[in-house]
This record gives sequence, structure tokens and C-alpha cells, in this order.
Amino acid sequence: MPFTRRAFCTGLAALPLSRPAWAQETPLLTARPATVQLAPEGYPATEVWGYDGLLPGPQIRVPQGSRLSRRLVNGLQVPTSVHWHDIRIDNAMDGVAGLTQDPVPPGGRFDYAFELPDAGTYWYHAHTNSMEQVARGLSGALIVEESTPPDIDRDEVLMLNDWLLEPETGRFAGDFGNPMMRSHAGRLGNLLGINGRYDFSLEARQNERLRLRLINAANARIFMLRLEGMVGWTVALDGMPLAQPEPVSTEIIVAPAQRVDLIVDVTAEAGTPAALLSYADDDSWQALAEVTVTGPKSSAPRAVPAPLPPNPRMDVPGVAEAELREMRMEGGAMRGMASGRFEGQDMDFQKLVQRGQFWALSGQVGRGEAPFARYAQGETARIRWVNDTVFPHAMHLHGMHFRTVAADGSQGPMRDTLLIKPQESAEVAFVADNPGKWLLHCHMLGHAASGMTTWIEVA
Ligand SMILES: [Cu+2]
Repeated sequence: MPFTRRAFCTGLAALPLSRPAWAQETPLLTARPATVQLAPEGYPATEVWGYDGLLPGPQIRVPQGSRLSRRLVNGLQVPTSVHWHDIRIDNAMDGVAGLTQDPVPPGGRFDYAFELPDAGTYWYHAHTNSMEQVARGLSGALIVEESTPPDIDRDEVLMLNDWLLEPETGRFAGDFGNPMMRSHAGRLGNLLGINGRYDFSLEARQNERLRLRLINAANARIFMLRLEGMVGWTVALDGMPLAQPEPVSTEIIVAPAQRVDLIVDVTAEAGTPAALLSYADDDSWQALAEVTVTGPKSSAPRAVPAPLPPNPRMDVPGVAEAELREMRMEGGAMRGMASGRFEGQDMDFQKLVQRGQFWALSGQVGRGEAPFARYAQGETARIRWVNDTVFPHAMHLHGMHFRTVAADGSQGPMRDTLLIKPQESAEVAFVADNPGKWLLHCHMLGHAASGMTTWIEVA
């Protein structure tokens, strides 16, 4: 019988669908030092820590509902671990050293493998001494694709970051434990960029429709952005689709760890300015991403984009009956606090400062022995964050997504990280349906490392 294509295909189909477990090779993700040109040409290169030696780390793209596996190889001189922010993940895979796993020692390995129930824009980053390890470059994008993608011309992932560099040496500046930064707004960089480049740019054609997946990978910077030469709609926040696309009519705020998915149409004509502008420290608007507009893609603007398909389990029922727990955010420069409980002892503020601790959540400084709250699996949880400090904080819950709840009980978008301004409060609710020990902390990583970290337990 001739060796036809048909016979060949039939032969393949007769093979087992998957190889036995021992024969499957887990792709590696190696955390290691590397040299990257972060600063403009003419300045020295920077020694970074990157996944596979890249900054940002390799972009991981997987279909919704699939399983992701990576073997972390620690090529650093210090312990590390990977957090898959904020996949609704098995607790053992959440990557929080000291809570969900032991840190992986230098030369060690750890196998991560988990399902991806939700489509959307996510990211992964170090979660052992994250204040330093994320600042040195250990983060990358994790994109979970919808089975029915939106009608767009191009999909671009933009990892927003800032780096605090010494211009003379190219090195990361200062001491990552710097008490001045930890007690104030956190480690803010002196060089802003996207995907590891201070001069990131895109080419586009007039009337081209782009999906821009914004990920704030910075330690502490809140990006405030505007579109120039483009019109846009927000279609998802923190990976979770909005019920309806919302036109971008004001500044786009992206706090640390937050993601914003935009669908934008390039309206600028060829040769005229288009950009993603960022509010700069000197009160001006600077191009964070220049968009070079070439020829027209089409002559006519397009209709408003359709919403993204919803993810499963986006409803939060039973909020009115749920017990409300208040979490007071206290401390920091210019305000401080009378005392807090740290490592099992009550201490006054001065003693806490001597231990490098500046913040508390309802009197608890850092992750204590007991969780902030325990929830029965499936229970609706309700938390009110009260920001009693003079700084904004980006509160992040692991393992589950919450919805904001307004004073009238109406629910806002589903998110995993919420920015709470000084002297304001915000209420959120979520279904505590994912069993395990879940970290709840400020994603200004210097704040998290100096008191603003607690945890909840779902059992
Ligand atoms: Cu904070």
C-alpha cells in the first residue's frame, strides 16, 4: 500500500494522545543574572535578574482552559519563587515563599503546573523578597487567549515599568531596603519604559484597531496615561472582561500590578502624532510609547468594539448578607501609628521603625501567625479598606478576584488589585471559593515588605 498522506494521518491518530508523564518535558523558566541595555545608548548597561535572562521575561501565551507547566530553575545566588498573578490557581502553585511553598534555593528547581480557567491579561513575577527581585527584573507577561478572539488587527502587550538607575554606572540605584522609600511612596524609578525599552515605539496605520494589554510591572509607580491620535475603549481590568467596553474619556490609571486591556483605533493621519502619553514627575505629558502612523489601513472608522466574552464565575451573590470586615491601613511617613503587632509582640512605632517596619493592616504588621479572616469555602466575603495614611495603596488579593461595592450596594468591575487613595475607603466583595492560604497585601512592594501584608484562609 502506498504511503499516502491519508495513511500517515491515520497512523498518527492511532498513537496515544499524550506521552506518559515521565516522557513529558516541562519547559524551563530560569531566573538568572543578565546584562541588558536599559538606559539610553551611551550610558552603561545594567546587570539585571531576568527569567531566561530577559527583561521582561518571556511572554507566555496559552489558550483559556489549558494547563500551563514551567520548571523554575534558580540560577540566582538567592532563593526565589514565582507568583502567577492573579490566576485563580491551586494554592500550592501560588508561589508565595513562606506561605504556599518553601523558597527555591540557589541551584534548585520547582515545578509549577496549573489550569487557566480565565482568559485575560496576567503576569508572573518573583514572590520571594519581591521588593528587590521584581525591581531587578523578575517579571513577564502571561496572556490567556479567549477561544473567540475580539475583532482586532493586532494584539500588543505593553509591560509598563520604571527603573531606578545610577546614570554613571547603569546599576540599580541604592539599597532596596531604603527606609525613606519604604515609608513614603515606595521605590520610584528615574527611567520609565515599556517592555524593557525607554524608547518603546509601535508602527500602525490609520484606522488600524489594536488591542493594547497594559501591565504595570513597576514596584510602586502609578501610571497615569492618555491617548494621543487614538480613540479607545477599556474592555478588561485585571484580566476580567467588562460587561460593556467603556470609552476612554479621561486619564487611564494603572496602579502597580494592575492590568488594563484597551481596544484602540488609530485616528491620526500618516505622519501626524500618535502616542501613549504618561504623566511625568515634572507635571508634563511624555510619550511612553510613540506610535508612528504610516498609511491608512482603511478609509472609514469602525464601530464600537463588542465586549470580550465573560469569564466563568464572575458573579458575587449574597453581598448584603455577608459579614463586613474592616481593614484599616495605617502608618507611613507623616502619619505613623501609635503601635502595631509584629512577630507576635506589641511594639510602639519607634520600635517598629528600628525593625524596618512602617505600616500595619488593622494593627498587624506583616504576615502574622493568624489570618486576617477565615472563610468557609463558598462563603461571600466582604472587606472595607480604610486608608488612614497619606499615601495611595494598591491592595491585592491572591487566588480570587473581587468586585468593588458602592455605597448603594451596586457592584463595580471584577479586579484583583484596587487603588485606594489617601483618606479614602473602598469596599469589595468576593466569593471565597478557592481553598487555601491567600496573601492580601499592598502591591507597592516596599510597603508590602515593611508591614502591609496579611493573609486570609479559605477552608
Ligand atoms: Cu502601599
